[in-house]
Amino acid sequence: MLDKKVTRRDFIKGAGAVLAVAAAASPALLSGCFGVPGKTSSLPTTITQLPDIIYSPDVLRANRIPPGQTETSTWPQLQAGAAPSINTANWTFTITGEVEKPLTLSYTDFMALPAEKVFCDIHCVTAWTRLNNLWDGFGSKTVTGLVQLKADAKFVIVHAENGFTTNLSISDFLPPDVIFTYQHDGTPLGIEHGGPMRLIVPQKYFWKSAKWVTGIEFSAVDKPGFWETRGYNNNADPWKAERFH
Ligand SMILES: Nc1nc2c(c(=O)[nH]1)N[C@H]1C(S)=C(S)[C@@H](COP(=O)(O)O)O[C@H]1N2
Ligand SMILES: [Mo]
Repeated sequence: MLDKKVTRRDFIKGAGAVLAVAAAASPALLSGCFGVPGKTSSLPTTITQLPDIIYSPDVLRANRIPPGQTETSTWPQLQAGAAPSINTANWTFTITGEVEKPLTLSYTDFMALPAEKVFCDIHCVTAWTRLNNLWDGFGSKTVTGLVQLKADAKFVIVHAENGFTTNLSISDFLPPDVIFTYQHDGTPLGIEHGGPMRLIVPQKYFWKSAKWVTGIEFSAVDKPGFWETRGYNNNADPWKAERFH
């Protein structure tokens, strides 16, 4: 809930164009669960939880800015190389590895899964933090539930366009706030931010949130991914500042 001294009009004035548009598209958010955009200060950021939204546990912290991070109200674009071009008509998502039966989904198949909303903050290792993001998509548990895991499936290797991968333990992949998303703050996710489908792993630095996902591989062994083999920390907990090896 907003601080009582911050009126709805002050909020919209201060929010900047992007967040103002987002708020207009998400009346539920405006009424309940924004903090105060653009402030890193000690202003209260108490969250009122709405029943149809999954709140990442870190948004309930009194201080939502991890050590060494600075809040931004913009959304920088980062990736290795250029953004791909993707046509949803021939988009596929494969589930492979330690599963009883590998599965390939079309974009239509994927979009027909039961949808969820996640509200979270994102923390890039380059030190920016963006609070108050609402994602629409499909929970990691929902997607995992489409296959039967073998007993030795202990890690998830997330595959993306151009050979990009990132790795997570199963227990870091399955929390309810991990979501494959196609929409941010009520607006379809642009290709620059990983559309038509990307992963969001709120409790890790943002490099684990693969853009342009093409599939997941369940593995018995860990397989450090693109950034993890280029100096970034395998565990990537922003609250422990696990930035580098
Ligand atoms: N496919 C792919 N996903 C990726 C990356 C990448 O290089 N390729 N970079 C990661 C890093 S380091 C960051 S900080 C975020 C940036 O996402 P954004 O451009 O939407 O802010 O994407 C992550 N996901
Ligand atoms: Mo990053």
